[in-house]
Order: sequence, then C-alpha cells, then structure tokens
Amino acid sequence: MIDLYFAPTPNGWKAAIMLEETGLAYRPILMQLGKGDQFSPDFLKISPNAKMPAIVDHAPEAAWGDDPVTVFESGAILLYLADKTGQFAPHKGDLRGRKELMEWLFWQVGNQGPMGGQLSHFRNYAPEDERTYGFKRYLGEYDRNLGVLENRLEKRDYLLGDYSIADMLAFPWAFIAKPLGASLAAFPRVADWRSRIKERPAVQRAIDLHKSEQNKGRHRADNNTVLFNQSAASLKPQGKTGD
Ligand SMILES: N[C@@H](CCC(=O)N[C@@H](CS)C(=O)NCC(=O)O)C(=O)O
Repeated sequence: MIDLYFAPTPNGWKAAIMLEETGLAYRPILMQLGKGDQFSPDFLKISPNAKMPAIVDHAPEAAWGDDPVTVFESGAILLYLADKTGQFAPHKGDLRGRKELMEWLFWQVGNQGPMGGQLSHFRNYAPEDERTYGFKRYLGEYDRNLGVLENRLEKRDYLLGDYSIADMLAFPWAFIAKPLGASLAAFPRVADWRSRIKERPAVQRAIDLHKSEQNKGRHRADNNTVLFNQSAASLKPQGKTGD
C-alpha cells in the first residue's frame, strides 16, 4: 500500500495519474494546503520542502530493505514508481531513451511547472494592483513552454514516442491552460496531445480525486498568511530553532 499525500492541483494530479495508470494500491491523504497541513512536523519529515505530492511506499521492493520508502517531488515520485513497476518509462538498458526521459522530466519540473505555478499566482492570488507585470512575464514563459511542447510533438504522438511519465508530468499544466488565462489555439499538436491524454480513464479518475476540494481556500495572497509570505521559519516544527 502506498500513501499519497495529495491535493487536487496539477502537481498532485501527476502522482495520482501514475498511481491510477499502474494500478498500484494507494491511499490518498487529502491535504488542506490553505490550512497549513504541509507544515506539520510529520509531513516535513516526508517532504522537507513543505509541498505535496509526496508518497510513502510501505511495501518497497526487497532491494530497498524493510523500512518504508518516502519520496517527495513529483518527478522523483513518478520515476520511483516507473522503476518499481517497470511501466511508462524506457527500460534502464535503453540509454538514449533514459537520457531523453531525464531531459523531459527535468524540463517539466524546472520550467513548465514553476512557470505555470507563478502564472497561477499572478492570475489567481496576487493583489489586483500588483498583477500586471508578473502575469505578463509568466504568461509569456508559460506560452514559450507550450511552444517547446508543440515542437517536440511534431514527429511523435507523445513526448518520448510512447505514452510515459514525461507526458504525465507535463499534461496537468497544459490541462489547465484556460483557467490560467492562456490558450492552446496556437498549439494544435499540444491541444491534440492534451485531448488524447485527458480521455484516458486513469487520467480522468486522477483528476476527479477529491475534486470537490479543488480551489477551496483560494484567497488573495495579501489575505492568506499560510499559503503565502512564508519564510524558512515555517519549516521548523512549531517555529523552534536550533535543532
Ligand atoms: N516541485 C514540486 C512542486 C510541488 C508544489 O508546488 N506543490 C504545491 C501545490 S501545487 C504545494 O504543495 N503548495 C503548498 C505551499 O506552497 O505551501 C513538485 O513538482 O512536486
């Protein structure tokens, strides 16, 4: 059994999609991010960056030893699950395939994800009189990353040829283009790829997971001191220092 620390957001969906696709038994643990569940001392032991998704695998393969395996960061989670199941990633002996997987995994978690996250911040959370520059900047970067996807999909249906964890990582941020204030109209291959992935039953189950909690607790950043305006002090249990 795998515990999935989850909230219904693009980054949460990535891990839920992979768990649904592989059919691994898992237990979703809903996190109330607006209430600060991510700063609880127990969760920080699993995810020191105080962000979900994270997983705890209580039945890892024998080579991992007896203790449960904790994994934070969506890219690391999907790679761990791909290695565990032998599914949705090039075989370890396929060096060129593995290299391309790493390229697209790091591209997603270092580019498309953070730019989409900042775009969401300036569209949905920033005080209205401080939105304009940030929104323009991150919409441009979000669009640029859609262009990267569009070019990559010119010669293949999925990022690595076959459907893989690279697609599961990138899909959620393209899925929410419209609510981010962006458009796929200029990216027809991305739009088709998004539709193909969205139709997968496993993807639909993941997107429906705790759907009623979606966007709950959405507040303007200047009215929310839990989700925003954090400092390193939030990462110390009860704000204690020195341990
Ligand atoms: N790089 C991380 C990003 C995860 C992330 O940003 N998660 C957000 C929700 S989408 C979160 O937990 N936010 C809580 C907070 O910022 O306090 C990953 O890919 O897993």
